[in-house]
Amino acid sequence: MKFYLFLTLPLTAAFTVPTTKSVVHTSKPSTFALHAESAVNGADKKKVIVLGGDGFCGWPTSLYLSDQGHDVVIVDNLSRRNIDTELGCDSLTPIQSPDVRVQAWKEVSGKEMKFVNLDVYKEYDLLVQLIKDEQPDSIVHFAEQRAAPYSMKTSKTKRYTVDNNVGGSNNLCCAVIDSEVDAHIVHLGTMGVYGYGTSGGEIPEGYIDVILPGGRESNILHPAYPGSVYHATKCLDALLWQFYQKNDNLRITDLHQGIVWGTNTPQTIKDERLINRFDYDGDYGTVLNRFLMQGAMGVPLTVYGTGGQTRAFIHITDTARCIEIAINNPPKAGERVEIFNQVAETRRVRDVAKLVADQTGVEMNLLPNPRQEAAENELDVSNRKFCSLGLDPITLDEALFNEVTEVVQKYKHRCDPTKILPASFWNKKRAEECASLDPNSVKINGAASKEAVKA
Ligand code: NAD
Ligand code: USQ
Repeated sequence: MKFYLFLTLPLTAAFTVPTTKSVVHTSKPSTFALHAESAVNGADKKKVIVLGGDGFCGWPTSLYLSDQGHDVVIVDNLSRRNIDTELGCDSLTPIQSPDVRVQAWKEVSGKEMKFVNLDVYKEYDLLVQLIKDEQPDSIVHFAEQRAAPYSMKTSKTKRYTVDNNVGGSNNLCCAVIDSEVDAHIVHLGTMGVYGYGTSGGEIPEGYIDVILPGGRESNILHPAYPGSVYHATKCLDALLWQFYQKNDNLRITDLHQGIVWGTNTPQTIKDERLINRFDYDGDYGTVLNRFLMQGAMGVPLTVYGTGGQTRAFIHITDTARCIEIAINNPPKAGERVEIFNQVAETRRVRDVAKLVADQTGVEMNLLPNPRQEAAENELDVSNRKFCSLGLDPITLDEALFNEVTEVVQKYKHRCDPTKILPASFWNKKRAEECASLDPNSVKINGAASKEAVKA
């Protein structure tokens, strides 16, 4: 029998709660403003299990929730770190082991966090026992394989992504039922479930009004239109949430998040050992962070196709804030799955590239697209629910770009330039179109010409 690994530190101390200055649309934050914001106490304090709490979103969210005064238990099987090893890549930033991370947080904040090494998909009995032992108010579910390119790499990674993600979500619902703990599940979904504007007009938050044959009016889950195996797992998750809510009265919130950018938060900057991961490689690096990294290193920006793809974005600091808002606003038992669009704004990829190019002087390089996706799309997304609950979203901003650039400059010696070009292709045709891309042609600080990485 296997027991889950436990790492726990004593609880101490009063709260000092730094937080960000955030803005909507027009104003510009110059940097993180470390001013106090009311922390939770008494009845507002929640016990929260964060599944996937060692990851890019999960770690800063765990720190934020702990900083706000919630009692946080981190669960992770460290599969993301293992995939780095498999891909021969690493976070640009030197992330510490989970035990060093929680110890550092204890030293910095005086707050206890527990780390449990557990596989949500493979260790069902331990998951049930953990929920029984901890009696959480909320369980935040980040623990999935989240890279679309990795999910499209091989049959093995496609199957792993479906098994791990859908199996993990199903396990979580079963475990909440079996443990008889009325925990609110908060799941990280994706904007990609909607298909980036395919229903025309503004994308509503989860449910869409439709007129069925015969003129019958209805309000249904927005049609799913995934663009990768990874995105398909989030659509399948959404059906599981719908079923278990209806069948077992589970209280569930699904957060359809856009592309997260940035790396630091007011909590991770408190100590070098708390640093967040920064993915820059062709599989796990997301578009804006990749462009900021490439700009800082003098590498031509890897724009796929025409760069006409429009996507939604959110800063990592707002990811953490949205999770707390969701935790504080659970649906009531019997209410349908609550769905929020967790986005700050939408931008076209080539416009994002131009912002970075203008700031850094690095050129844009239009590469053949490794993905099967619309070359150009419009995207209009509602984020009214979070805004009405107090989110004042951080938008793309040059001052915050500078913060990422500083992180990149500091750790650029850790970058392997051969990992920058795309390394996963959606189908045979896309792979053939990208065949001339040479990973070894990319050199840091502009040593490789734009032509060298061109098809
Ligand atoms: P990440 O890969 O950095 O973190 C996920 C964490 O979950 C990793 O630490 C991994 O080890 C862990 N994990 C995976 N499978 C597990 C399992 N079976 N058991 C236990 N732990 C497991 O990814 P991220 O960027 O932090 O994303 C977190 C969540 O947010 C994902 O579900 C993702 O789909 C969603 N999301 C991310 C973004 C983004 O831009 N990063 C945008 C929208 C939605
Ligand atoms: N792109 C480029 N150049 C690059 C990388 C990407 O032009 O170097 C383009 C892609 O072709 C795509 C867009 O930028 O059109 C976004 O790509 P991405 O890798 O930043 O984002 P994506 O694959 O959609 O996935 C990321 C996260 C995922 C999350 C999703 C939110 O990895 O976990 O669910 O963003 S969303 O995109 O809103 O569905």
